[in-house]
Amino acid sequence: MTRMTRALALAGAMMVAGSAYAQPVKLGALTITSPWVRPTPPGAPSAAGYLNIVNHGSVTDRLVGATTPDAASVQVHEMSMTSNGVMKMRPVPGGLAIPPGKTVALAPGGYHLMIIGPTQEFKAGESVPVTLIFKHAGKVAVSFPVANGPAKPAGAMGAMPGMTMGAMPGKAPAKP
Ligand SMILES: [Cu+2]
Repeated sequence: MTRMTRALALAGAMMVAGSAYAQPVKLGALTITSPWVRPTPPGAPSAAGYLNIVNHGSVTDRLVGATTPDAASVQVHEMSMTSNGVMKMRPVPGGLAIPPGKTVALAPGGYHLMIIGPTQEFKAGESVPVTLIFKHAGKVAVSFPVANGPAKPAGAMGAMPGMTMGAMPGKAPAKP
């Protein structure tokens, strides 16, 4: 899995971090935190990806799509309850709005990235390279760790604007 190796090498060169600890990714007025993808069984037709998106700007942006070399396609989905009480999911029309000053969570039971046609099993401890596409902010590459839940947040520091790599803690704080 050459791509993952390269992503890990790049991550290693940029920071000393635990593998389960995802750094916030900044793109213009947006900050992306806690990306993760659920592990898949062999031959799974799809996988789900989750993340949080913070908009520090003054205008609404939109997550309009995503791509990954590890799957056929990626869609931004929402869950909704039908009139007969069945949960269904469907692409978010026009993309997912990220209002100014707000954090939008893609999380189990709600919005998610639908990763369709994975080219391989997604195994815990690996990561999936995803390029997120925003209407205004443009594109950004984010490495999604494969795990059964989001990595531990970096605490308040993780959301600080203008924070540099050098200021990052080497490891997520230990849980008391
Ligand atoms: Cu879906």
